[in-house]
Amino acid sequence: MRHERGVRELYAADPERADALAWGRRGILKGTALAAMSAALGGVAIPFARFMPEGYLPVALANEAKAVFPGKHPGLVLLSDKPLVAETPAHLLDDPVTPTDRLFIRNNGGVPEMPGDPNAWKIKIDGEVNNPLELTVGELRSRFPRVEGVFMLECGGNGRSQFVPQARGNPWTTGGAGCPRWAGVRLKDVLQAAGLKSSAVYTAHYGADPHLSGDPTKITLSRGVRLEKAMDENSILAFEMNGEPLPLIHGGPVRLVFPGWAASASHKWLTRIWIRDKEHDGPGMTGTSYRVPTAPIVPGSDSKGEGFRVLESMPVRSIVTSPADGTRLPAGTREIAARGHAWAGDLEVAEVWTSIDFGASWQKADLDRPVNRHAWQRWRQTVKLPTHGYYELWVRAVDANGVSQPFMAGNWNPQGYGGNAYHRVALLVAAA
Ligand SMILES: Nc1nc2c(c(=O)[nH]1)N[C@H]1C(S)=C(S)[C@@H](COP(=O)(O)O)O[C@H]1N2
Ligand SMILES: [Mo]
Repeated sequence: MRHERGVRELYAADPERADALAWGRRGILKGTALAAMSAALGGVAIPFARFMPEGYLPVALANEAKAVFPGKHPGLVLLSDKPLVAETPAHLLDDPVTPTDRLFIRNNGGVPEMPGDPNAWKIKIDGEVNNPLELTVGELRSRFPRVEGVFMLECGGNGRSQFVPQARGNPWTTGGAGCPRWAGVRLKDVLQAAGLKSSAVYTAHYGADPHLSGDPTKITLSRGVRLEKAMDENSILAFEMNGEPLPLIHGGPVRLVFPGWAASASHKWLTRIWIRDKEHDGPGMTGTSYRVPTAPIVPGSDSKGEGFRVLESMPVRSIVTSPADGTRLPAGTREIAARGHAWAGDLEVAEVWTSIDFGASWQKADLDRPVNRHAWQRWRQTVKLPTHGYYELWVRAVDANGVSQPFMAGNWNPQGYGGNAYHRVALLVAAA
């Protein structure tokens, strides 16, 4: 399946070359086909080209073609094909600002078509407003002040795989999160232009992505936020990511970004915001969907979500981005420079601690302030490794309210939201 997608991608870009590279060749690779393959490999010679079997796709190209989606880093891990869901291994999240090719993907339905002119894409603001609006992306750009920020996007299910017993849904480890630079306009400015009524308390989001059933009357997802979050300076309608027009797979031409909150509210392919006079009850807002217990329930119990609340701000979390999990260090290594990021939803992270002795002792790491509110924070630590052998580097963060990540995912819930257990990476120091 993955190979098929990769080859399709190759064909989309340059059918003749793809043919020459993969399937169309007869006999020994030579002439223009060989030249094309060399060029595709970065302009280098292939010394043993004469031994390459017919129809062979070089591993270097195959790995690239294996990316979960065109333009994505081949290291992203596919969690689901339909809908497309992929997470980013922690060591690929080392950059201070997450590059576009490394941001996780979470779809609940299909992907709509990219319009010919992104600026003509329309969104509607209606409901509890005095002046319902229909605005194009072009009008958003021209009528409202442009804002930018480095903002966390984190799936509500990030960390889900750490729940015991297993929770229902995509088994995210720590990679359902990233921190790109977004640009757009404040949602607050747009809502003020629509004139909020005093009855306005909640938003409801709609997008253009088709339901997986193919039934056009069905809605893939429709979540919302309390008005207070909608009016936050950092809640935006984003049409750019990392200085480029927002890519289709991340919700382009325009999406919502509510940094720090479960990203299911950050609606992609946005077409409508309905302002409501009560908590929204669309698909993804009720029962056990994106909702967590207000009092602990028995792990594994069959709750229908009574007494649950909407998952809003995400809990505190930290990851090790270097060294990578499973790193083998040369004999004689006694010290390494470890680093990563930490974040805590709407809150700032106050402390990050590391341990290499299974939590028996903890060392306080250096921690940067965020570049702006709702950005993750870099931590750094010199870690001493007294001898050769197997180690685990554990990291935990503490938020501004003094709440720490737990050893195990807590507050068990059927769909596994808010699991923020310590991140742990294995290290091996070779014997002399
Ligand atoms: N229209 C629409 N918006 C959506 C979704 C979706 O399925 N459809 N998924 C949500 C969820 S659950 C997450 S975690 C984020 C993921 O954003 P990304 O794919 O850009 O990383 O998008 C949110 N916005
Ligand atoms: Mo999500």
